[in-house]
Amino acid sequence: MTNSKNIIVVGGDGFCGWPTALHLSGQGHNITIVDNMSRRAIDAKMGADSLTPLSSMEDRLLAWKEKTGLTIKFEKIDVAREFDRLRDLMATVKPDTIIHFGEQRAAPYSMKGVCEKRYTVDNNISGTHNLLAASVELGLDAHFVHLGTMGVYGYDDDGIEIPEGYLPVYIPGDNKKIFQRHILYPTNPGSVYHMTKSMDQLLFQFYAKNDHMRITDLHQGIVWGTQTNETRLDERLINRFDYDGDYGTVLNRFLMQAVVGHPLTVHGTGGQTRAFIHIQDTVKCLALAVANPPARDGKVAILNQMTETHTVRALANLVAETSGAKIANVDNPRNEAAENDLRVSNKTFISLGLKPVTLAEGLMDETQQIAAKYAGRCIRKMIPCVSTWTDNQRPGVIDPD
Ligand code: NAD
Ligand code: USQ
Repeated sequence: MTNSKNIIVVGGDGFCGWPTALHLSGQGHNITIVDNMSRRAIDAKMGADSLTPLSSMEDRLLAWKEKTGLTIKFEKIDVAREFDRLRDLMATVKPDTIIHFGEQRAAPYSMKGVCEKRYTVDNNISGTHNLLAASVELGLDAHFVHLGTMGVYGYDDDGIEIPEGYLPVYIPGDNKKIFQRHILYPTNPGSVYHMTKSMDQLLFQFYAKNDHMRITDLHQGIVWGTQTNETRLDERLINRFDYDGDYGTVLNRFLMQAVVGHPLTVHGTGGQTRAFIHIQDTVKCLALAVANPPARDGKVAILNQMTETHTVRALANLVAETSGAKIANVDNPRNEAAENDLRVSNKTFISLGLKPVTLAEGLMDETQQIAAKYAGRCIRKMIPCVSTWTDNQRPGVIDPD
């Protein structure tokens, strides 16, 4: 490959980071994974585990080397708390691109209690800022690619198509003059986790303006699926599959619930509309973002990284139809609109050539190759969502028996 880049993948042991690191390595880039392994530690503390059996980082990297002949480096560093080690690594690697997946990413976990709220804010804001500040201090010209979220915008039911980051506003001035400005699309986060992603946006706006950093912020929808072309090469490369009440995302949870005979846990009426993307497309979008850094124009490139929108109800019906699973409408443990519409522009990735995996084609594969194969590893008591947004909400627990 002619245009091989030095890339640091922060959070490269995680669900999105691991397959991305493999894909970019396969494309000929030099990859260094940075991860503090906090995600595995949180699972151990909660008594949860990935449905798929995860190999250690050492075994993962050995398997990749055996299968492809390619080397990926790994450094165990906490980017929020070990600034000096992080800066020294960045000085050595001299990255062309830094991809930042390394945050606490579960909304329910971030609402569990005061410890989890404080951890999520401290970890996510410090980690993001340390990476930006170290880049500037070292005079690196790295393209910074961050995984943000569609959820920063909240889910107001006003029918506006969410644009790619910026909103033209018209402000009446003196003498009937109208001023036009482009502002960041207003945020309306629905959890402490989503709030940290909204705060990240201001850090990016500042560093793009003040230090002329080239920053791409990918506002990603809910990721579903497990495997990518690279993680399928060897069982030791398998990606994680979260299904517990804090980290499991809705569609993967429903797929797993269907195969273990647990009713599908639809919160409330299931009228919440959300944006979705398959993990294979996440990986492709990252490769497209890395290959297309934005201009150094003082503005953050904000791209919506999603391919389909669905209501939770429609997803449950689809999974129930294909599997025969029952649906249980449980009390919603979250503070969110019972019903909402969602329209999102994703024109940049489509114009760059993304051809999405659709729910219709990927669903059965996922159910049979992953959920059914590893169903025996399911820890049933971890299925209910017990983190509530306020003290007076009852947890959405159901007794399937
Ligand atoms: P994940 O929890 O599986 O992976 C995150 C990784 O970052 C973990 O391996 C963890 O150990 C590491 N990490 C966390 N804090 C760190 C720190 N301080 N220092 C070093 N490493 C640290 O999460 P994921 O699903 O892969 O999500 C990755 C990113 O994508 C997150 O920022 C998330 O907000 C975003 N995102 C995820 C989804 C989704 O559905 N999974 C959807 C939209 C956006
Ligand atoms: N839900 C159910 N039943 C369940 C689990 C969830 O009905 O068993 C509902 C929730 O109430 C919510 C919707 O499904 O209305 C989505 O919940 P989720 O847990 O799948 O997704 P979310 O909390 O939004 O977070 C996930 C990732 C996060 C990412 C976000 C993208 O964990 O990292 O940022 O998706 S987005 O939703 O676009 O903001």
